[in-house]
Amino acid sequence: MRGTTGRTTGSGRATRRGRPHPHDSRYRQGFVLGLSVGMSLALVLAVVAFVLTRPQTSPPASTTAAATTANSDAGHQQQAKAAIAITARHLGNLRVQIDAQVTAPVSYDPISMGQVVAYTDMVEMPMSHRKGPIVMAELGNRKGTYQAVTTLSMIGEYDIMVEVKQPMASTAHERLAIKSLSAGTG
Ligand SMILES: [Cu+2]
Repeated sequence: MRGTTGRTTGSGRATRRGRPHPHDSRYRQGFVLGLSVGMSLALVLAVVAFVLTRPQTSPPASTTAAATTANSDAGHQQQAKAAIAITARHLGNLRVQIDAQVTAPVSYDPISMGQVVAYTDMVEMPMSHRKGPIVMAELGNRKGTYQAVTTLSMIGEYDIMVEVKQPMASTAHERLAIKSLSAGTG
């Protein structure tokens, strides 16, 4: 609406000269002209931005297509993630023993000599007393089972995350609610 007004007043500038407040109208003309120029500029920018961002939205479709086709051969390696079974036990006085049984995908053979760490974080107070990485050591008598003992900050519900770094990356979570300082609660 304003854009069209700006164009018509711009062409009829000579007739407007005789008006009582030429300065006012000229200011208005300039304002309207500036507004229309700004609006067209914004439109051009929006079109340019749309054209520029468009290639970013289309590649995922082709990538997914490529991934699906490659899934039969190379995809197996990508999906190879260690299976992690976490057991968390409150030993008392906020000391928690974390056990993680790490097994290979498909075969479920225990993964020995792995690099495994644990993180603990209170569910209701995220990041306020997050702990980790806590190195988990493999048990000599139970191959593929890694263990760590840590002391939590306070009574509450915790998220325990176990991360296998080597030989294949994988993560798993387990919840443990500690209701009192005595052992076994949770
Ligand atoms: Cu807390």
